[in-house]
Amino acid sequence: MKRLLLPLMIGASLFAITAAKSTGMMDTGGSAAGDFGPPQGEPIHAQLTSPPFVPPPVNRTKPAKVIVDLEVKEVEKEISEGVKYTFWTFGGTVPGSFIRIRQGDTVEFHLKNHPDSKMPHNIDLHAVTGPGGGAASSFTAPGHASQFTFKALNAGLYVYHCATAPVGMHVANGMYGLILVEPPQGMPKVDKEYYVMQGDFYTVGKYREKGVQPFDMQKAIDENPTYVLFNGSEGALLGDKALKANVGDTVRLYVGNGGPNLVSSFHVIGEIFDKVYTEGGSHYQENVQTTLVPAGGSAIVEYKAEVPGTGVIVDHSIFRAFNKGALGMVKTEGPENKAVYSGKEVDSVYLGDKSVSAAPVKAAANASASGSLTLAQQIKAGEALYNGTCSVCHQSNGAGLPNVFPPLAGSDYLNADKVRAAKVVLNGLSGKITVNGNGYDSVMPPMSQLNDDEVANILTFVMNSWGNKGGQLSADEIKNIRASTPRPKGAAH
Ligand code: HEC
Ligand SMILES: [Cu+2]
Repeated sequence: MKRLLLPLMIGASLFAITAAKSTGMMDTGGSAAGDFGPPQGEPIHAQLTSPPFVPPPVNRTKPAKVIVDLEVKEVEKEISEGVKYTFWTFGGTVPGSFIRIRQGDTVEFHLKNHPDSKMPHNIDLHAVTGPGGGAASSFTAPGHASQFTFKALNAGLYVYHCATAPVGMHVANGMYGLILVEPPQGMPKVDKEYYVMQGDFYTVGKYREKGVQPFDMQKAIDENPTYVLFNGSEGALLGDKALKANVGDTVRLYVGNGGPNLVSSFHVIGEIFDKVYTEGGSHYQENVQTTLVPAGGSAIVEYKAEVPGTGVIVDHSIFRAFNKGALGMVKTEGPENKAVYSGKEVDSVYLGDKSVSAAPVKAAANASASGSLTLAQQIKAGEALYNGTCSVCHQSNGAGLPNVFPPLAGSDYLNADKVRAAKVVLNGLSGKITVNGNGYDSVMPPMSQLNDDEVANILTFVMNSWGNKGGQLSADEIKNIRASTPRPKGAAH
């Protein structure tokens, strides 16, 4: 028996090695394979990075002792334009600092909790083999530090998170990040690497409601997030903070999902992932459109940037992208390749009001908060918001489309009654109406995703444009109109 089996087994393992080479696997798999000798050389201090950046490749052929210093900080930051939220963070950012080590490394982990913190915290690293992933050994009161050591047995991309009770609340406040354990031979070389991590957030106020917003425990229990975000704030990966690449680059995204509740359908509009290391493991799938990233899980996605333009990063559970903030961008620069794509930009089709310049909207929001909002500021902000919100139907010059969308330019219907116009925006409109002598019998959906400031600014812009008679609406007026309008059960907001 023995004699027969032995050559068979050698044959099988040889086959496994050859197969691994030919498919370019990240690792030969499992904690059984690797480089588990004692740490060699001087201890190394891990270089940590803030999102969307990733530390450089480990570039080592031997296991080492790696010292990781991570500090927990509770910080108030913008979660969205004009919306403040107190995040609990690993390293001051959401997601927390990216950690990069090599399989077989011995990691001496130092967790510090800033003296200004109000809460104790700890860390559970999914890359740890041991009880609680380090949680029990790392419980740290404000102003204290703790230390534990682990050996990284398995290669892969792992989530870490706080596991202090109430665990859900610590995670919902942003306490998660990624640790990459490179296989002994390292990751294949690519041109650009970025760190993108999704999370769901629960605030007492509704989406984009201004001011300081506290955490809403009941919404979290109901799994009904106010925000779904990449890298901890709406716009963290938009505009001049978009990820950047050049035509011809191979781009690798280390994607995580902190949850606490939602699973992500991770997709980049306009790209196909050439490779996806599903769930952050050792094997890759090829030619993937959308990959599922579990809460507390990860994926490594790679694609070659073939044409210039903007790739739009979304959770393809698509209301999250357009109504809860789960939008990011990768901007690729370089020469057109008309054989692959004709070259017409389509960003605005997808992005609508998200593609407009935020500057006037921000200026108006700040002025409104300090009580100094002027008519001119309202008009400027309203113009930015009109484009992409109303212009899809009423057109950017307000002329509408014959028989389908009534004009807002010189509209007798609008000019007759501004409160009625506000009700149209808040509640939608259907049935027969007459505008400038022409009949319309169509449907306008309620624009209920807009907040009071936005509705006031858009209508003020419209009333002062294209030959309309002028006028002004304030956020307070919109608030009262909203409150006084009955709306269908379940449509309240
Ligand atoms: C999806 C298309 C669509 C969008 C988007 C849209 N509308 Fe309308 N709107 C309509 C239609 C259709 C009507 C006419 C409804 C009817 O026939 O009863 C209308 C009617 C109106 C009216 C009353 C008629 C008039 O011409 O004065 C106003 C005011 C108005 N819309 C303002 C807005 C504003 C402001 C926005 C952006 C916040 C907006 N609409 C977004 C389709 C749209
Ligand atoms: Cu915590």
